[in-house]
Amino acid sequence: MTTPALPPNFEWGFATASYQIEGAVAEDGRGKSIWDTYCHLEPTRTKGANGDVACDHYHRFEQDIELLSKYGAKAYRFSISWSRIIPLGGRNDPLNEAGIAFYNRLIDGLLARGITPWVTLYHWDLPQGLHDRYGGWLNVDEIQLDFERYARVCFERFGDRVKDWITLNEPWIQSIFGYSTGGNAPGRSSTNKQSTEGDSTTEPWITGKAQIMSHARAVAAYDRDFRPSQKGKIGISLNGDYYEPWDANDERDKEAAERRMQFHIGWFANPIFLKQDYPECMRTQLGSRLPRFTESDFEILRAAETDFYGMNYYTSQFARHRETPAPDTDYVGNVDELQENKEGLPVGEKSGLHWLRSCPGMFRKHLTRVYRLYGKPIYITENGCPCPGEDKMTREEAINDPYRIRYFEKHLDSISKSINEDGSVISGYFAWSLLDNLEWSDGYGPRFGVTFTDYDTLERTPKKSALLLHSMITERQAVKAA
Ligand code: GCO
Repeated sequence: MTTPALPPNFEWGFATASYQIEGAVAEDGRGKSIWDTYCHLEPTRTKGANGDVACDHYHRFEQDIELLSKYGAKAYRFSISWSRIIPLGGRNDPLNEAGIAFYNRLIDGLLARGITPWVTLYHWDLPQGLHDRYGGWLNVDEIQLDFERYARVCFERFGDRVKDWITLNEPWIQSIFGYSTGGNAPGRSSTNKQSTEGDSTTEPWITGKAQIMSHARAVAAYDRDFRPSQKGKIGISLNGDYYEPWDANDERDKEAAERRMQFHIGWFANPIFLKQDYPECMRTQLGSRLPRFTESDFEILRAAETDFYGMNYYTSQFARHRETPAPDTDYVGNVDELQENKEGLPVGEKSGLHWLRSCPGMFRKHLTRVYRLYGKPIYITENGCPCPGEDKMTREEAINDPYRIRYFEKHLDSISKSINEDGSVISGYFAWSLLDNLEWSDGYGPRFGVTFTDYDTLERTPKKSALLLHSMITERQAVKAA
């Protein structure tokens, strides 16, 4: 028996998110989200960009399904805009049938092409109505009930055909960028000079708990009322870099690297997958700023069986111990983060974005660590990069993307090694992203797509990597593990 480098039923495809591609923000009854407000209130915060038009996917989704089909994708991960389905967001607010119909057309179009829809319920575009009504994610008790109702509507309306669900995308980013640095919507921060409201010492931790409980309620609802007939699976997508100790011989740096990952991942994964309190190092450092889980919270957490770990992985860093937390960034733990190359120890090759170095070797360690800690099948729900200099390239230059091809190949090889040599269960891979799109507060500069988007004409042109991912995967399914 030979073991293939990637398993025969390996799921794979491309990923996107609603606000980054859809446009049509005021069409067919869609309500505003916190991202609409954020982009328009202070355009300088997003380099003048907004999602009003984005890739105009709302009107061009059929063309985008054609692209997926041409690329041979087995699956497509997209997110639903909550405020298209329930414009005001709340559990007693009316549904918007036109919004539901849009996602039905998309789902049916994918299935007609043999492409499996993977649906993210929440990729950062909270209905503005909920933020205005009670503070959105800041109100733990209210939002979990509203999120559960929204999730139920999606299961009821789409669950006959959608079998793969992701509740939340990167709750860490929502909490830290939204409520600590203020670099993402709703932009609350007491450390960012551009912000006039917010408390970075408490709000990230409150909104973290709100997201954990919302996830758990949606999963518990699925388990009880939908799973028996719909027979799907449900997970969550967590971000988190891998951290190496700056000095591999220094115990304090080793602990710092571990602590950094606990602050990034354990924050959510401990309650969700282990059904435990937050990591101890977080309690020690944050004390009462970190909300408690009550016994009734734990009942909900225990009732929610999350099927898989969605991993969004882009890069890795070094961690160096600090005696005291850095003033404005105590959310990282007592750690200095270093991405610069240490002499003789390169963290990785530079990409087209300052925070993203290609670190495929550390990806293998990351996968193996996460699988060992949480014991659930892993799906890579995002992985990708902008190529060096790509933001300045013409279409003709950008569609030739050897850097991205190499990035995909090396990361697929790390997956293969983690499966075959370390015993991890890794069941799928989604490249970020199907299209160049709105990179949040970085605007339309960074191009993560395997498809070039011309933002004047909205014309799409496949890059070389788009057409090669299929063969990269099938070749690995055909060869013996190295
Ligand atoms: C993310 C986001 C994406 C980004 C991507 C590149 O989940 O972080 O899902 O929306 O575009 O990560 O920064």
